[in-house]
Amino acid sequence: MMEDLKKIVERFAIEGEVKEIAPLGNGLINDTYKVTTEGDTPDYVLQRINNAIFTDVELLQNNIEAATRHIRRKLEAAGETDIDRKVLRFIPLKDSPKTYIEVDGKFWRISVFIDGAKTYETVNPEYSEYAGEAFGHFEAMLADIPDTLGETIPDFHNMELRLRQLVEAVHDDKAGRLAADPKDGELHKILEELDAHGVEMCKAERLHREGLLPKRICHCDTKVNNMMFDEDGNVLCVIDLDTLMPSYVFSDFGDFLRYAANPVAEDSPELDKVDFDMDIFKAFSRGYIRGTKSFLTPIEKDNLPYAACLFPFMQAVRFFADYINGDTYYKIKYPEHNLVRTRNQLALFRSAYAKTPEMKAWLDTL
Ligand code: GN1
Ligand code: MG
Repeated sequence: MMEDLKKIVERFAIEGEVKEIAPLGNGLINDTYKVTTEGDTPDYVLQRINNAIFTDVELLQNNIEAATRHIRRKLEAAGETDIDRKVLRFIPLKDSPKTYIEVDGKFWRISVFIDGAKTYETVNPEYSEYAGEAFGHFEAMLADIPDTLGETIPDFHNMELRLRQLVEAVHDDKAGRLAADPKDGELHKILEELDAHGVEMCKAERLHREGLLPKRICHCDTKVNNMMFDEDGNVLCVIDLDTLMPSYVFSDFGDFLRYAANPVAEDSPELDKVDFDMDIFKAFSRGYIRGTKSFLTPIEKDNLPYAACLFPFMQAVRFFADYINGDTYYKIKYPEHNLVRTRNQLALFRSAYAKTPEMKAWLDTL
């Protein structure tokens, strides 16, 4: 195993001699290893890209290269030091400028390991504010990228598509779960509730068609553990760039809060503990508004409370459609898992929705 990995590593133009290759982190999508080299040459991260989920590896890696190149130039122009800790650097092959390689149908890439950095799994308001500013600043740096980036998962955060997928799931009722639910049963009630908000939640797509809402390069997986901090708590850089693609800024804003502002995990059955945490919202939005001041339009800013509602709603729709379909997309640990997740995300949606006026009032002060 180690020998096979070493052979792959040696196809890339890394510095130094490989000393050790060991598994790194706990990612669910890609397989990740740390490559330690002898002496003072940098260490590296070796990753297998999951091409079952990301089917166009060429497009994906082109996106990442274009974005990291653009950010690197900006950091250099600003006279920053220690740049290899502030933006990911992917290593080309020895015999080609490409930054990935296919071996036996598997795709691999290598980036420089960021030394002395930490990630966190949960956030307090203080770290939410740093994260908000850092994700905002990340989008700001990419706002004038000259390259055209593609969607690594087409229509990933398109609410209209997600609702169409739910309608289809209901129509097919593949697992017979709806047929088994009485007309006034829980599943039908959930459908009614989702339906009642569907049109409203598709606002982003309408604004986009009317030319009022741009797509920008967004991260689209803004979990707090995708951000690296140094020993003193300063943000170093944003990682996990596979879902980097054109989307609405709502993606990064809304998805961060979906994770961070819920006091319990997205699959917790303790619905009475689900509550949209306004302290996290306030801190995160303060940082985000600061980080995006160079480009954020009034329409984008005014709709940030909508974004905070949209993401739990979208996730409820996705989990529920998967439940109706018989659990074909998300990994489940027990038969009702996707239903439990749906209930949780709907509860979070309701809580955020009720707090929309409070969110608006806070944003007006920023
Ligand atoms: C998936 O793979 P992971 O856990 O980072 C999903 C996200 C959902 C999330 C819900 C490619 O993310 O969109 O928000 O589950 N990613 C994909 O937990 O579908
Ligand atoms: Mg991730």
